[in-house]
Amino acid sequence: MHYQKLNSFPKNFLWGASISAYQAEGGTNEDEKLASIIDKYIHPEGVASFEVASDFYHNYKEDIKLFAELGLKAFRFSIAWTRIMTFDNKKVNEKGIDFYHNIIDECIKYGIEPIVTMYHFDLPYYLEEKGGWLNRQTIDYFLEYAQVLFQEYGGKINYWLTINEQNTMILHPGAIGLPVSGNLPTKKELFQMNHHVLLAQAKVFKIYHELSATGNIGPAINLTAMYQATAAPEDAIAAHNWETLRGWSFLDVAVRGSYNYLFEKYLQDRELYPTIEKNDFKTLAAGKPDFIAINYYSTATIAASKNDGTDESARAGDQQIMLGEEGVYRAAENPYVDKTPYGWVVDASGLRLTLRKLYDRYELPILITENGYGAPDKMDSNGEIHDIERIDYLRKHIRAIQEALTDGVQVLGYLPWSAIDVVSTHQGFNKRYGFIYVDRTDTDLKELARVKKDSFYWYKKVISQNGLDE
Ligand code: BGP
Repeated sequence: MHYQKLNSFPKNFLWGASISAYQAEGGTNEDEKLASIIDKYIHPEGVASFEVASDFYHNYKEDIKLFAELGLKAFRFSIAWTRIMTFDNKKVNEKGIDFYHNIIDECIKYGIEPIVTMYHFDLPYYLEEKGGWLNRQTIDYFLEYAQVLFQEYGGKINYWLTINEQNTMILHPGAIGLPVSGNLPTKKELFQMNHHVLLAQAKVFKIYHELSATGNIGPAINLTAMYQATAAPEDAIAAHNWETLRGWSFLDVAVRGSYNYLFEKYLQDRELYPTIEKNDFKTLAAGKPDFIAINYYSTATIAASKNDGTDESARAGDQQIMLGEEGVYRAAENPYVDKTPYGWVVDASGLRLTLRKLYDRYELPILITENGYGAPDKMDSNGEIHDIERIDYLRKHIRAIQEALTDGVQVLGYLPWSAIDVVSTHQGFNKRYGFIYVDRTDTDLKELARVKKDSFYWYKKVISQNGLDE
């Protein structure tokens, strides 16, 4: 639909940016932080590890000052579970507690809304050794951790995100890292873990609301709309399979409290159905989110499955590059979209479509907690970083959000990935997303100096005028 005039962004629109603890902080052994699974994963030679990352642990004050200069109205970061819980008699690590108070207070000082992700991929290794999310007890540990967070920070936080990209963790576990054994969990195990994570999340929604807190809480899923490769009806069925299994199956449980019928059938038919205890459905139905957060990068294009052993094509997939699944769907190319240097589809209209579909389905406000352009940015001889492709990407996506707002979708804010360069999930420090450059390479830490990219100045202007130029 073309409009004569687009709506303006709401006055209180949360223009922001995001990071996660393990990708930005570094200081992995400091102040009695415990190891997370990420710290224990195999680390390929020559790719940046997470030990120093962007050194946000030591630089957070200067960095938040830069975010204030950028004009951010909101800053999304995650709390490292391993800095907070000690799993011994002490129960909590005061230094870790203080660290996040400091970050939150620093944000508030500059009028920046702190938005907290409670868990962004970095499960404590202590729990992993006990079976991780395969062990039902992990639900109680997450609950205990959540209670500590709500008690400590509840009065200062208006937006909580429970779990970052549960669907990436379950569908693309290899994107987050490989255990030393080299073995990822089986599919059956993954869907059992999925069930436990969903229970943990529902319980956390419930306890948060019982505290009669004034803030909001929601899940944060990696969501993307999809296209069918052709007008062939079989492609349409395959595309619907994909859309359901990759996105709705997670959100239907989080929002409606029940398993999607098609997802259930898929799990049963493939003998992947998890063990579900008597009261689990009650528990799932009892916890409700106030809003939905999505991380949106790309769209996927889907063709009918051939079911001849070739659906799982040889292409290397990660959280954004789709893979086929035997008997369910095949990956197809979309000739109408560009790609980033890392092969992720660039599709701003896909964001508008994703927002519409999401709003149609659940009618809850939406917060965009990630979106961005990963590229091997380079500093030139004048010490400048001309990230024009990123500006182009962000401009188009911001326009798409404005269109969705005009359509009538309720969008609360936009927090692109990433506020500052951070270590990529599996592609080191070469793949950058930040408005602020961190001067280091995969192998040379240098001074870790902060340099504003062209996108910094551009985004600052967008925020200051509450939207794009006409
Ligand atoms: C999302 C994750 C982020 C982030 C982003 C970019 O899936 O939530 O943690 O890293 O993707 O991905 P990558 O770092 O793989 O380029």
